[in-house]
Amino acid sequence: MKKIFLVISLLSGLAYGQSSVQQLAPVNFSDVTITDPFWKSRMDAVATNTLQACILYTENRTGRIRNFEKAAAKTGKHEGIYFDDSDVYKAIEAMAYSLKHHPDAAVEKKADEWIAKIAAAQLPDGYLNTYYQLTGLDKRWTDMEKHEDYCAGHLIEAAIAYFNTTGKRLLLDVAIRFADNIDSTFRLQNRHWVSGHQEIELALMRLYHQTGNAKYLALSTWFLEQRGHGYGRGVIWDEWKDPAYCQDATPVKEQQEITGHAVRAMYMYTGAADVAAVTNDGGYINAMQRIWEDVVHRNMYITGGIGAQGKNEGFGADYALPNESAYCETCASVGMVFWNQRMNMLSGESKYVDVLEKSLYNGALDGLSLKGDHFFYGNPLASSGGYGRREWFGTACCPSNIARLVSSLGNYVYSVSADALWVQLYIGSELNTKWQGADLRVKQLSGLPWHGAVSLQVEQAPKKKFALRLRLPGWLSEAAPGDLYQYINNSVGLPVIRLNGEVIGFNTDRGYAVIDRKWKAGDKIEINFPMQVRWVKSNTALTENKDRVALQYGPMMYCVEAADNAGKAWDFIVPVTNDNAASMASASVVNYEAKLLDGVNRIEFDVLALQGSADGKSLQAVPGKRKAIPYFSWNNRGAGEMQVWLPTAIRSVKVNP
Ligand code: FUB
Ligand code: ZN
Repeated sequence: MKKIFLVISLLSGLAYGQSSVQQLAPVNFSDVTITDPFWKSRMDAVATNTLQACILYTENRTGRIRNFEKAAAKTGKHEGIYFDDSDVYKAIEAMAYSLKHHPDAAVEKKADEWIAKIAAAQLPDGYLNTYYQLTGLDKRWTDMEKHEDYCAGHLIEAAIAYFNTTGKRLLLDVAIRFADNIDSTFRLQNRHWVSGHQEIELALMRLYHQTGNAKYLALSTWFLEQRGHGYGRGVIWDEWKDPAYCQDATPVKEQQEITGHAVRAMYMYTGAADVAAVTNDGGYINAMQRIWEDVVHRNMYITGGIGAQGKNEGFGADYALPNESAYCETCASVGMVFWNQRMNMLSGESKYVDVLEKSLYNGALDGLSLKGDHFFYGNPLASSGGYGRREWFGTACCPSNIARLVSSLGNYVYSVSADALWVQLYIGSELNTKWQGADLRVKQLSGLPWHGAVSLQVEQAPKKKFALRLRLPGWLSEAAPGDLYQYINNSVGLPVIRLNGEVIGFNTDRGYAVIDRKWKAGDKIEINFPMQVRWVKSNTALTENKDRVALQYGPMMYCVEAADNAGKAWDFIVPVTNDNAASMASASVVNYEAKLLDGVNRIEFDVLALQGSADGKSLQAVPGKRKAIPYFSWNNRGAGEMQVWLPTAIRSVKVNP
């Protein structure tokens, strides 16, 4: 099945005048069963509580499903925001991924009901958008900001996911009809159009791979090429909504730096990478490398969150990364996961997975409560006590986005190339796929993110020699990543790797340990990642973090929360030996606590606790201890103070203890 698809995909690429160039391909989540205790509990929370929250708010507490019923009946008032259809589609997509590993007849029945209503609402010409169908079809495609193509993109993604899980193709046919309608409305007539919120580009690439039909590759490329020529219309530009807001100020291939709305940017570069993976268009690849550097070296939080500003839901000036007011939308971190995976697929470089992992374990996962029923829209790195997750939002893009990411986690664990199996993330799982015309089965056990023992047991492998490429996580090394953040204490070096009990040497290439041999059933790799608390400091250009350090252990950032520290989290400094925090004078102990927050590490470290008068005039610093928990798990015990960047000097303590 997979082989046939690959041939079709290659042929259709050739028909479009290109050959497939992608270096490596992700193993689809449907071939990866997650067994990892940490991630399994996140996925279970999504399969139950998050999906139920999506259903409740999509169907009962808001008019999202009613809009489709009214559109089908051709009467009634549109309820909600003009892009609310997208939340229905994203919820169906999340349901589809979840159903693959977590069958649930009631959830599937609900999805079928919604899909029937969506199909009934589609116009005979293929157009489908409840906002315009209920407010005036004469105005369709007149305002780039109105998200018609964004909703179409999410429809396409949902349809593909639901078809692949259930084999039911009603929604896929709806999506194809709409995609064809868009193609004939725009590309075939060469009628200019700029999507106000990118998404359609990456969705069309998925449709291209799903169907093998080259017109969707052509349409995706067409959408990308419309940008930057002044064709955008319908938006009244103001200070925060100028063409750069939706990355329309410059043609994509000429873009030099990250601008504007963070989610729009991430989705667009994901789509551009998907196109480049097929067409090998150096223009897109070079532009994305430049922009990636700009994001990671000047505009990314240590949590992998991006988009510091609320006013444009996006990027501000370089290095302007405030902590308490950080916007860092959950969807933007989800987008970072998508884009960085594609960049890794194009290059085979592990630095992209380092960023993916950072955004996944921190910026994105923070968006979801432990139970899966409360959500963060923004993910700040400090709180003076009033901030908390909510049950839902008026603009409800984030809940279903984190749901679809977590339930399709298996997409990010392994990849394959012509001669190698790549282990990208250390997540307990069973890989069972067809590769090189043979069965490939590998069982991974992983202690991460809590401890560094990992094993990979080969259960079945192709006969011919191939390389196992094991990612050497960036958090083992001296840079963290790039020049925006640096580790203060030295790394303890590369892991020890054993093959069938014997320590082996290995070559490294682009951030991977490479073990090339004939593999056979029973072969076992054991890796011992040298975990240690890493103290992190910021580039001095990031002035918000002057005299501050952060705590990292493995892929996770840690924070100090009031709940572990007698109700306060802003009343201490971390002792350092000099002002630049060039070395740390704080000892730390890491303990796994099974009963805490569903089981997390807690790091206890030395501080100087601040005591004294409320006016701060007679402050004293006395030796003490504080405890830190993984950032993603904060705010599960009520609201309270929290901070990721911990002060090292009294002048940086923002409130009086
Ligand atoms: O506009 C659709 C989504 O809503 C965006 O991606 C989010 O930033 C939120 O504004
Ligand atoms: Zn969102």
